[in-house]
Amino acid sequence: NPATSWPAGKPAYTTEYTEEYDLSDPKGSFEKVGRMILQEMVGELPGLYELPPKEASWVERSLEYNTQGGKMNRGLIVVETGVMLLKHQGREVTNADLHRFAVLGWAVEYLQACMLMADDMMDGSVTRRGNPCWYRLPEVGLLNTNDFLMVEMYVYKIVKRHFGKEQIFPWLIDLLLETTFQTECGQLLDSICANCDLEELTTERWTLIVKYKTAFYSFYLPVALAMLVTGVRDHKAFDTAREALLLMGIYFQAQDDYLDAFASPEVLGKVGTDIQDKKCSWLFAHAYHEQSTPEAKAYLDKHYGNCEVQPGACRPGPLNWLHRLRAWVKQGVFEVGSEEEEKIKDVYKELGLQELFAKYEADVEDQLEEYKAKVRDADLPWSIFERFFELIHKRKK
Ligand code: DMA
Ligand code: MG
Ligand code: MG
Ligand code: MG
Repeated sequence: NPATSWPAGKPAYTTEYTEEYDLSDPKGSFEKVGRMILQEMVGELPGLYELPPKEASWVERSLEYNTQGGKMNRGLIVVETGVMLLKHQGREVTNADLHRFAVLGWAVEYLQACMLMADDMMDGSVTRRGNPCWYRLPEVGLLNTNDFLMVEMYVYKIVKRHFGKEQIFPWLIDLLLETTFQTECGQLLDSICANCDLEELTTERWTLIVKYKTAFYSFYLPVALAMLVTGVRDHKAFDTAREALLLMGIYFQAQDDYLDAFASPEVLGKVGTDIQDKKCSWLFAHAYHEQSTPEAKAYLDKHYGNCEVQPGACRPGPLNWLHRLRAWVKQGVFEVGSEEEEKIKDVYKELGLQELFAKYEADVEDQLEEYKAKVRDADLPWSIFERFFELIHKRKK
């Protein structure tokens, strides 16, 4: 490209992979590719972008902090799906194939990272993956905005470096751009809830929000990338996969909403903010519109999204977690918890939402079974969907 091939050395491509990708250690191998990518990306900064050491280190630290240390489910599923598709097609799985799947997996992980960095700032969250949110670090603050934009661009730099010379490149980029936009639409729907009446926070709105903010990028994207790169071109295959994966993605966000209230922060690695933030969560939508009593409704009307914040108040949990929380509170890093918030969780319990959730979960299992035949009909291996569901089913974090 004459417009971007400047300065000399640009663009840099990686097309050969000398390291062996060991499928018997899926996480370790995937992480190794992650390190390689991080080094490639940071390595270009002085030469191709004239970034001085201090700024290059800043980017490196931001990438370390925000892209590493997650569950990596989304990234790993690209590799697993790619392998299943090649086998299904009767093709051999080469070392280069595995690396290419992993690179696309990391593109998803980077997209996830940038979304989370923005999300935590919008949600006023405190912790992520067991650490303070990046934007909460005193030296970061609003610089987070540029940092997450850079992580977003790294999605495309990673894909360009490894697929830039291939025919499929524009399709990969198009899919990533489209998915990013869908996610941003979802985040808009999610954030605007703060300006809505509780009447508007219905289960229908919930479904729309989570389909866009979570299901496309977390479920459809990893599988669709693996399908594109293994040569699947059939519209029906993508449509069928999308339907089944959106169902799973919506369930995944229902779990996220459930855990926001009912999981302990030390397991979850993050402190829930949905009640405080007046989110249209699965719990709220069902509590207010489906299962409500006049008393519950009155309490939610008064306190939902309107809890008294008590600086320094903490949720119970193991001591080491408590000490860390207290230390951060002392440093003025954040404040969490309130009696009203805990009371709202009691209201959820009294309304039987835990049982309702178990019922919803069983419904999703049944609905998914119904896709089995359709998926086979679209010439896709059912194992992809089975495996993905197994990863998230009844998750505790
Ligand atoms: C997550 O919604 C959606 C995106 C696009 C990151 P959320 O705010 O419920 O996520 P979390 O609970 O992880 O902050
Ligand atoms: Mg959030
Ligand atoms: Mg959010
Ligand atoms: Mg959440």
